[in-house]
Amino acid sequence: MHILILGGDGYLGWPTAMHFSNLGHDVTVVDNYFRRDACDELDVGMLFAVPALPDRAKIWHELTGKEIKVVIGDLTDPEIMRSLFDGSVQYEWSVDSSFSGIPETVVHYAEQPSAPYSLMDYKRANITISNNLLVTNNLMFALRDLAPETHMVKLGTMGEYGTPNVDIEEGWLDVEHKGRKERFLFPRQASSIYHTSKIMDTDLLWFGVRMWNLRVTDLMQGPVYGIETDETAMDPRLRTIFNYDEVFGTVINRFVVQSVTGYPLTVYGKGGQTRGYLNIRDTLQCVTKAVETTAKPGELRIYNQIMETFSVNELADKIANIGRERGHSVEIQQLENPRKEAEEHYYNPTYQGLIELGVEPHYLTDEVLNGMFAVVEEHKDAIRKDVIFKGIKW
Ligand code: USQ
Repeated sequence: MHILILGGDGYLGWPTAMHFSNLGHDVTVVDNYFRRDACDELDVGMLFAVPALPDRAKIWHELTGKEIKVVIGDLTDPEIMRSLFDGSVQYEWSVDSSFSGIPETVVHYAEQPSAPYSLMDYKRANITISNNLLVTNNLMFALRDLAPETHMVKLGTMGEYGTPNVDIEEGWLDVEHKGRKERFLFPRQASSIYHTSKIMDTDLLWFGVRMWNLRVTDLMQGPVYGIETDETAMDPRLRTIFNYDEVFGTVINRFVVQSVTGYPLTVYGKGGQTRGYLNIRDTLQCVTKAVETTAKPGELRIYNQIMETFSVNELADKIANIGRERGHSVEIQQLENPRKEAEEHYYNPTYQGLIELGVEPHYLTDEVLNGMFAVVEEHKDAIRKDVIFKGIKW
């Protein structure tokens, strides 16, 4: 299969690209370095430096003999998006510069992924909305006009649902109203501009599916944790971007780094906020299963992509225990919550669909946490305490 990965330089995009390449697929990655540039601009620090995308692809080729074609371009430009489907694409790096053909699958990660970033100020709120919606809309039109058979796998977020006081279904809700029945998208109520942009993406895709018979799988993913996948572990130069700062770091990754550097764990508010979490290895499994099983023309498949739920307090306790066992002195502090979110709430999402497709979950075990600690400890001296908490307020 030819698989196109939009956002192929990111925390999830690069490991996904190597994973599909390793499975024997033709892979093309596209990125405009938005994430790296934002990290530079905001001076967020990173646990380790990673090579530029063409260099990573070269290293991958040297080690495995496999080719990942690289395109550097901004997909908010519709012509760049369309070039990926009409053969006029310009590769920044490739072994064979001929067009790989219309991709059978597009995995769409090319979005501004951070809730705090989207609420830093009105300019970054605009960047989030315009980037995320324009890329999705450009992709939708490119598929309609140039590749109607291509399956889109889109990364959404569990945060689209918010934290309602009822069970969360997988994407859809059957409603009976005044004696009549209809199936609707499950009600969504996000608590950041970033998460709201994902709701708007889903609405765009649902339109494209209904109007033009597009084939779309929308994966409602929870916060991801982890540093390594089978492919990133092959060579240190293949590691993925790892952030632990307030803007781009997710909570489990942050708490591990904080434990190693002796920074009291930053529990926001009461710490009862509960979310569904998954290991980066399971992101790869879920996306692979979604790609292999495909959506039918005119189908919007929605899966809740999480493996287990935890409150922030449960995470802090778990991580502090492992940290202490490893000889770190770990404190937990409850900070005034910079976010506006429910701190004590009901949370009961369904997440069976991907398991039924054959995903075998990795859970947040002591062994997994010890593995993360071991990698972070190697880079202890590079950790910058000043980026851990700046208090970006909602
Ligand atoms: N939290 C803390 N302390 C911290 C960091 C976070 O208590 O130092 C809390 C947050 O207040 C929140 C929870 O932990 O209640 C999760 O926060 P997070 O920063 O790990 O995740 P979030 O901002 O929700 O966003 C992340 C990814 C985003 C993805 C989303 C999935 O950045 O791309 O879509 O997780 S979900 O949360 O299910 O919407």
